[in-house]
Amino acid sequence: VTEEANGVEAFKTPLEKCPETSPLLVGPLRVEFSDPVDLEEIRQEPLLVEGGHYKPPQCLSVQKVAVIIPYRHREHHLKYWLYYLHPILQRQQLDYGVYIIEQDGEDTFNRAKLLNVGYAEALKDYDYDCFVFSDIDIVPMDDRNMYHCYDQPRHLAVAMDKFGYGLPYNQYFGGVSAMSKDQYLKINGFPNNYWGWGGEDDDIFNRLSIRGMSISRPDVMTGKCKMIHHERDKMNDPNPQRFDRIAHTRETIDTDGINSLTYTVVKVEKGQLFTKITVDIGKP
Ligand code: UD2
Ligand code: MN
Repeated sequence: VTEEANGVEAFKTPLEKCPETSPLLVGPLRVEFSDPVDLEEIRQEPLLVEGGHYKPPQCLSVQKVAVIIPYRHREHHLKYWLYYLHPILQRQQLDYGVYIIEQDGEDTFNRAKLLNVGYAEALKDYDYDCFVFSDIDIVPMDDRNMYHCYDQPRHLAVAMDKFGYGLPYNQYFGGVSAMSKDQYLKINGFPNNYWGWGGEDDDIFNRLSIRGMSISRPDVMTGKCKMIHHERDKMNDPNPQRFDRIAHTRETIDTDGINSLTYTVVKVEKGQLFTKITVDIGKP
């Protein structure tokens, strides 16, 4: 056989499944938000294509991961997130796409509803079976903290710098989490009526436990994360109704969620590094 023929043969051979542990992982990472970052470095990756989509060239990823980020007026944070996360997700050998879900207008922010929109919109794009829901301002400090799904819903931001590298409380489910499509649908997605800051993550935790699921977590060394310091945003004041709402998840889970989600897409922009979907989600 000539070399050329071999080349053709190699091209035809289907890729093997990616290994359980990616050989490209390096472990602990240096994450610094005081250093300026240059996204040109990130754009050099030829396999990162339109809409922030990437597939590993070495193997076939078992899961297809949509990374969903709720967003408004955080350009500076977005830049750091893209700079740090793209290389990590690529070393994790994930078949992934990045979705920035931007709330249109200046009414009260609604994180959980934006996450529901991200789930629905990403599925129109590609056959995703795993969803990672992440704040824009959180970066993992170890690439062994896998941004994919597990047998149980996964909480990834388990050791945040702002909480002294631990959990603030046992039921804490904020920051970054991952759910398979099945896990997400089992809880009817997320609540749509938490306007303003707080409580929505606890409601999601309640939903998971009501449906008999448990939380999977990395150990605290692997799970270290940094959050970019910031002030509370305008139009995202603490929601005074949050305590009352999280006391009633059992009554709202079946009627408030992905099955009751309404919104209007205002704009879709596909860049090399992410898909940005601007959406009108109404107001309280
Ligand atoms: C905590 C949780 C977060 C969520 C929130 C309560 C951590 C690490 N994170 O975050 O998961 O439960 O409390 O709602 O504890 N955002 C914008 N623009 C805005 C407002 C919010 O883009 O104007 C997005 C952005 O992705 C941000 C996220 O919403 O990271 C959470 O908002 P935050 O960062 O202000 O709240 P924080 O840090 O207290
Ligand atoms: Mn934050």
